[in-house]
Amino acid sequence: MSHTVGILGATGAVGQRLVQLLDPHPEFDLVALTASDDSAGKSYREAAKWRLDFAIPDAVAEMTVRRTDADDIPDDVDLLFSSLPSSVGERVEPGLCEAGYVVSSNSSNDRTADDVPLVVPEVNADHIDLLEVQRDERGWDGALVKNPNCSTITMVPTLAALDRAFELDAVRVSTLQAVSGAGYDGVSSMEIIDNAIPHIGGEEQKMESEARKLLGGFDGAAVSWHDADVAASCNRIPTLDGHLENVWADLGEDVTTEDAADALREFPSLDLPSSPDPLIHVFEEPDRPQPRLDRMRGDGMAVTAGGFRETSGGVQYNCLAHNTLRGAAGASVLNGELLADSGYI
Ligand code: 2RA
Repeated sequence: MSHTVGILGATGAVGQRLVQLLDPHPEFDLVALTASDDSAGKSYREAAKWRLDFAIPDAVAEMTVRRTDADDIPDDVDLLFSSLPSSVGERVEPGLCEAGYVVSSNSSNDRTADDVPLVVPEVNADHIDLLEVQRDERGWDGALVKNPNCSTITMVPTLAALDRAFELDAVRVSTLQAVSGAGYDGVSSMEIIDNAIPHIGGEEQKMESEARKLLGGFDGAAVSWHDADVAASCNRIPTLDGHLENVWADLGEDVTTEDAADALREFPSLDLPSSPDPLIHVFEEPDRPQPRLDRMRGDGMAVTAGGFRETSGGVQYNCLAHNTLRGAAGASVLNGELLADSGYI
């Protein structure tokens, strides 16, 4: 069955990736695009300042951009994908949900709210039923589901695999993040060539809290956050796409590199159109994964890992995912597929 969908914030870096993933899509029919008021009324071709290295799909290029406002979005849209800046998302998304729209959002507002499901389907698909609580408590006809930050998504499937096979006590992670995570300015300028920036505002806190919510249990009424101690240090480096992360996982027991790698390799994918099989690709070569070589594995939706080393009571390894595909637009689309599969749209 096909569902009509729209994109909120369609002209930005993640909005453009959403266009890429939704035209075409086997379950979704893209019918509406919104952006800021100064883009409204223009054709998408004119408004988008398209940055991807292929042409805008013809049908999308000629669509008229709408205002991000319930009055301007067709009533019969089944699902809205949101890539709004968080300051706009926190203002606009609840009103759209109240007006009856179901929103799958990449924006960082409300990710840790008690009644908002934060979901990576292969890791915690059951959390989607938090929407029942949300509807009871907020009285919305619509619904709001979130995907986490790109740097969180990159490591969380690997941590879930280790937690299921062993038991996750603590995580230390250091990131090497691509400039596309900073949006257009980062991609267009590459101003940090010959440099690295050891600060990405708010990123460490997002990784620490979102990972614990994603890895937590759900009893039908509330999510109990995982009690693992998670600490992150985030760095911007001059790669275009793909966040690489160095992870130290404390498992409370000595684990061989082979057993840890097998746990990741065997972590299951899902039968949803955008979930790759395998979900996690494990390299034998110690110098992989690398952003330029490995970010497009599984059409940009796989997580890759390698460089396993035994540590006292755990394991150290590196992992990588495409930050604007698996880490943002693809994550929202996958949540949309889960909403459809679960009967929420
Ligand atoms: C970054 N995580 O890479 C951000 C994008 N959401 O800066």
